[in-house]
Amino acid sequence: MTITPDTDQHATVISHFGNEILICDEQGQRRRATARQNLPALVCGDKITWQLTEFDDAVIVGLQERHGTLTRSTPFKATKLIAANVDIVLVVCSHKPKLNTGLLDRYLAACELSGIDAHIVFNKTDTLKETKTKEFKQQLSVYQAIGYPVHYTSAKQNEIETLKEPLQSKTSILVGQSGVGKSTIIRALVPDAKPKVAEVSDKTNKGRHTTTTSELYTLDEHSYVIDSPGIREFGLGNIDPEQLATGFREFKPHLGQCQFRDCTHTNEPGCALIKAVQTGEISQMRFDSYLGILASLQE
Ligand SMILES: Nc1nc2c(ncn2[C@@H]2O[C@H](COP(=O)(O)OP(=O)(O)O)[C@@H](O)[C@H]2O)c(=O)[nH]1
Ligand SMILES: [Mg+2]
Ligand SMILES: [Zn+2]
Repeated sequence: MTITPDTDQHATVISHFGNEILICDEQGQRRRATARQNLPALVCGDKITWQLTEFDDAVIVGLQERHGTLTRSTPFKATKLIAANVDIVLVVCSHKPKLNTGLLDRYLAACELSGIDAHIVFNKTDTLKETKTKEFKQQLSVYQAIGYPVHYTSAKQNEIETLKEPLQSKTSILVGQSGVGKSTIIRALVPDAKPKVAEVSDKTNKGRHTTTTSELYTLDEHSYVIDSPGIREFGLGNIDPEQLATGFREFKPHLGQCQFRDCTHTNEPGCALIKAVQTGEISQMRFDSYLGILASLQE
């Protein structure tokens, strides 16, 4: 295979599934591409350079430096890259499936530790009674108080206006439990996005709308939004237990104030974090999440 030199073009990776890489070139055209063997595994959001072969095949030849890398751990504690060049993570939750603040805190800690902005989206407000909405607002006010913007949306009724401004000129990714409405929000944001229908399963013979791999959608020339598959557990096994507390942004002013330098903030005397929970400066719910994640890292 010969490649004509000096014809590098730029593109963004839309998705990578198996051997198939989809890219979006500078003209906004989608193309299938293969990657040179020497490149690391490419992920959604990667900025790459590519060339056309004499057979008109697109070959990815270079990977630009990544920023904003969102990762999770596999059950074997290896780091798995979910997406690259992410500016904002939208953690989507709802009352159906049930709001899981433990999972929300895992996502927020991962963002905090990788220096990526995070927003919380509470979706499906159309199916909530006013009194219930109040309860959730009360619960999520804990996050607002520590600086996480919280958006209330109904993707089904196209009530997603509040997301448009933060997504402007950014690359964002929607994460969260399966079924909270991530793909529906994407369809409301990008009306011409094609819904992803999974292969018809042999057993049930039914096609299902599912997202099996992260995929990037174009909002405008400078704004991209990534849909991600729901994962039951968002593993943080790749992070150092000693770093975990810094993944909770409201803990930071108290760190370094404990009696013991190597305080794990679990049951040590003179722990500044435990004291801050007692005085109400740190929410018990967030502190319990910290303890839960810490215990899972020490398993
Ligand atoms: N009532 C209501 N249903 C919604 C809303 N958003 C999504 N859904 C429904 O929730 C289900 C899961 O949505 P989907 O977008 O596939 O969730 P994902 O797994 O997070 O991508 C689908 O049946 C959607 O129609 C919403 O705002 N209101
Ligand atoms: Mg989906
Ligand atoms: Zn402590």
